Amino acid sequence: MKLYDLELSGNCYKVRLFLNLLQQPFEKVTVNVLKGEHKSPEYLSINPKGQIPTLADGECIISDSQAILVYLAEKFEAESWYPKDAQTRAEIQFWLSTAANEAGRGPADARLVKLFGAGLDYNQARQKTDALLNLLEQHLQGHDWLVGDAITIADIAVFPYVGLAGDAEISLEPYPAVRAWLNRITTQPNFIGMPGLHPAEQTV
Ligand SMILES: N[C@@H](CCC(=O)N[C@@H](CS)C(=O)NCC(=O)O)C(=O)O
Repeated sequence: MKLYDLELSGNCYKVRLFLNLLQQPFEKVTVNVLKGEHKSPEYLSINPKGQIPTLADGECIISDSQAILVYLAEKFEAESWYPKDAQTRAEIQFWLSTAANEAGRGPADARLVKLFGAGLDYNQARQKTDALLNLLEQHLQGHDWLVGDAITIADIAVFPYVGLAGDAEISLEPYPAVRAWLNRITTQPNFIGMPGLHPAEQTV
């Protein structure tokens, strides 16, 4: 399997993390977004949106980090990560959509502004982040995991940009249940981190 990847991308990290948790080997192909490689004709032929990550598993090409998590869980029959019953799958989908929408337009966009100087509206991203963190805090005060009583791909999907909040100059101090959840994820066997991810320290 080849992962079209960039080390500093939280969406790519999401996939690297899950592949490591599953202990599945893969080859990284770096796509230098800063040099515009994600918009080259070669890359657009495998990902017409011109975004990273993309997973190539033989002839099977999957883009979007949430879609890749679903594919990997199914391919490797990792049922505990993506249980088959209808209600659990729907609850997981709720959080996969939250990762793509609220986490993308909240902490991910805020991080793009602070880390890479992106011309996005930081205050708007900040407001969306606060709403996401309040949603997570309320949910996690009564639960260890986002869905059910064990870690699933829902946790992996939402984790990166919340864990990278420090890069976006957003404190997780008011969110103790969120911090406890982040730390629960970091203690999973075969967990790997990425630059900027320091969930245990995000108390100030
Ligand atoms: N929903 C997509 C979002 C992917 C995404 O926004 N990737 C960023 C890097 S983290 C990217 O490729 N940005 C360049 C662009 O959109 O032009 C996913 O989860 O994979």
